[in-house]
Order: sequence, then structure tokens, then C-alpha cells
Amino acid sequence: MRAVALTTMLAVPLALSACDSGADGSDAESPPMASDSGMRMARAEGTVTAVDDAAGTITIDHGPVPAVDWPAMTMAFDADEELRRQVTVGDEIAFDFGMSDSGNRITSIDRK
Ligand SMILES: [Cu+2]
Repeated sequence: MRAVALTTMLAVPLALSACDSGADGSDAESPPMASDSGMRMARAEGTVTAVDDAAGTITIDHGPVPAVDWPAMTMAFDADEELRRQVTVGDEIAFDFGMSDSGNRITSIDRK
């Protein structure tokens, strides 16, 4: 009973921080993939729920990303103007993104 409660308390914040804060607390992990710049790359699928030109982000309700231990969730990704113009709310997409200290940035988008 006690062990189960502890596991639950530990697992939730770890999963959230892994996804929302980029590289925070990830110094002990070995990245599944790394580009020349050291940025961790991953691919995910999801539905666009917002495109924010002022913030420079695309918000995506994305599925689980096993490569980086992310659960399914809705979150904003940095995306440059060229990428933001490719999508609109409701689009189902597959996308590649890089994770770094400065955030999670989409590098390419494929419409499904
Ligand atoms: Cu996420």
C-alpha cells in the first residue's frame, strides 16, 4: 500500500517535468537520439488545437512519445512562421521536434 502510493507520487511529477520543461533534470538520462548540436529529437502525432502567431507556437494534443517517455497531453511547441502557416486548428499531423534547454521546437510537419 505505502509503496504503491509513493510510486504514484513520484511518477507523476517526473512525467510532467520531462515533457514541459525540456532538459530540466535530465542530466542523468542518455538521449535516445542526438543531433550534432546535442538537441534531442523525437517524432510524435497529434491534433492541432491552437496556432499562436504572437507567441510563435503551435499547440498540439499529442499522443504518447515513448522515445522520450512522454505521456499523451496537450502542449505548446515553438514553431517558426513557415511551419505555423502549414497548419490550422483541427489538423491531424505527424511532426518532428527537438528538445533543448530553450524549449521544444518543431522542425517539420506532415499532414495526415
Ligand atoms: Cu507533451
